[in-house]
Amino acid sequence: MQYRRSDVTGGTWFFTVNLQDRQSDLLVRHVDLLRQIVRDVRRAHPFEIIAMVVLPEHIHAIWRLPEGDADYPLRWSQIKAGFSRGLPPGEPLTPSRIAKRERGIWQRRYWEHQIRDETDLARHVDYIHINPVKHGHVERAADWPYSSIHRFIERGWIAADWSAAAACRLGRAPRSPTPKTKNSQVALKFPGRAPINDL
Ligand code: NI
Repeated sequence: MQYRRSDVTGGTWFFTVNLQDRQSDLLVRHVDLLRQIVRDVRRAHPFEIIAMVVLPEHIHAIWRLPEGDADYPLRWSQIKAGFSRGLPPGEPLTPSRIAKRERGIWQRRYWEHQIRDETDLARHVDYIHINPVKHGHVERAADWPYSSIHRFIERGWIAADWSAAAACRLGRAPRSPTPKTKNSQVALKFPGRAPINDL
């Protein structure tokens, strides 16, 4: 899959966001809530979702922010808070988690990485789509329901049986060297490819 440059800028970022409880399945059990919150936050503070996967207790996503806007912390904080608040009463939480609410559900810190070029983008998109296989949830990437891989397949960007080669290559999160230039905003565009924006 080819990614080409364009003059349209806006930072493109890869994120890993985890729940505190790594045994939890809250994110897939309440995936409709999560989708709704992401939609609400996108409406208030626009960004494009290039690829995304929701695992039981963590999320990987690639976002492209509007030009001149790098405030992804605001967006993640609203998503995390909105999801936490929207959980139905009776959701089993430990007393200390109830007391702390948001902070008790999500890990406060998350991993972010600025995508530096098209190759880096392609590797991170692959990493997102192979992730349910990597974590042992399914054998084929396309068998995991909460993944942008389905939009990619529908649009003919990747094959329905995609996975084996990528699975071999991508045992770990790609860690790219930090770009040397200060002005490292990468202009990424998907000619004829709208962002998926939803799962
Ligand atoms: Ni993962």
